[in-house]
Amino acid sequence: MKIVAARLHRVRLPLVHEFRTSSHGKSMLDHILVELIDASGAVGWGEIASPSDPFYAPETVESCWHIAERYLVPAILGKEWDRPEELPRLWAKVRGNQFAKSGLDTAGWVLWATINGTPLATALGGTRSEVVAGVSLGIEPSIDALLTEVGRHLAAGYPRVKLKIAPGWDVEPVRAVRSAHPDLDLHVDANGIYTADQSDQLRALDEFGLTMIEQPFAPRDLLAHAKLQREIATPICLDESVETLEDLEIALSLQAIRVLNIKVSRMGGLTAARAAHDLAHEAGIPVWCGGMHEFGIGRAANVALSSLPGFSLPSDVSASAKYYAQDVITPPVVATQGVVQVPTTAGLGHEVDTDFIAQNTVVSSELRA
Ligand code: OSB
Ligand code: MG
Repeated sequence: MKIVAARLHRVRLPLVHEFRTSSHGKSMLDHILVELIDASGAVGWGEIASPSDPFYAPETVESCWHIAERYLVPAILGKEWDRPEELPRLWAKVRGNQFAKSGLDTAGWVLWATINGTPLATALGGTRSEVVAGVSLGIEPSIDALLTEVGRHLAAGYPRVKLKIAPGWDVEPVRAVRSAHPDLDLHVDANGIYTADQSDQLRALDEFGLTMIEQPFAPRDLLAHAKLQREIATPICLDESVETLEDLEIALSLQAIRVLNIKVSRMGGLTAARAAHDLAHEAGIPVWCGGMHEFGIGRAANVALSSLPGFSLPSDVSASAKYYAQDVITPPVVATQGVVQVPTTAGLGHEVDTDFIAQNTVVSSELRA
């Protein structure tokens, strides 16, 4: 394979429901869609799902555009390759910038699967024909509003709910949801907002039978996670702390982790996400696939990844419709009673709606070998 041209499209879509985390709120998102074109004319699409602000990870939409256009695309244009795993080696000199790398890595996998007539999930080694989806619910203006949101998604058939928490929005919302739904598979995600001296609030969550507490402390503070895990029975899940395989090895050796959220974006692509899955699976750590409110291209990649055997917990791969009235792929990702079917057609398994993309593009750029 040889990539002879690449296009970047900055695409803006409105969210159907404002999403608020411990750091900020959003009502529309700009993601960068990546189109890699092989010498044969075949096309592979990927998505750079970076938030616009550097609050989840250090990257922004602008930094991703810069890194992709100036370093990553030039590193792969005109180079011969056989397997998608070779692409990250071509840009290995570029440190960090996982979201930017992820969009290109995914496009490489989709291109390879398309040319080889293989579903993306099969290309990755997936074994599941369907994936159980959960929902991630943002911080709501009131407990009543949160209970309404939870009820709406349970009625839609989602079997697991994750709640965003922050100091001042933790024990009470969790108590309210738990008393309304005693048997619900429920977990919380703090996006790293707590400091070690606020551990009392986190220990107070131990009585609610949560499936996990996700990323209570700052990403680099693995010692605080290890200490809290010694003090509570609820498993600690890491998200932001694990950007590389080495991060995962350190977290495992410190016993700072009992569950891993694998995000394609955060790991720098499907190649690294799959390697993280393999390592966690060997270590006996259950994994699930996290999301970044992906448009359909990134969402379809998440579904394919979630078909690997270690993804034994419900993933944040809810239907396109949870976030977008219309998606960039047809058909959109759909969940029936909380279950998403893994596509069995070649490549991404969905058509890319280039007209809809063009209508919603803010800026695009083409680079040639
Ligand atoms: O921590 O999982 C997170 C969205 C933006 C930033 C961080 C996170 C999230 C989500 C979204 O929870 C989950 C999804 O895409 O469905
Ligand atoms: Mg998270």
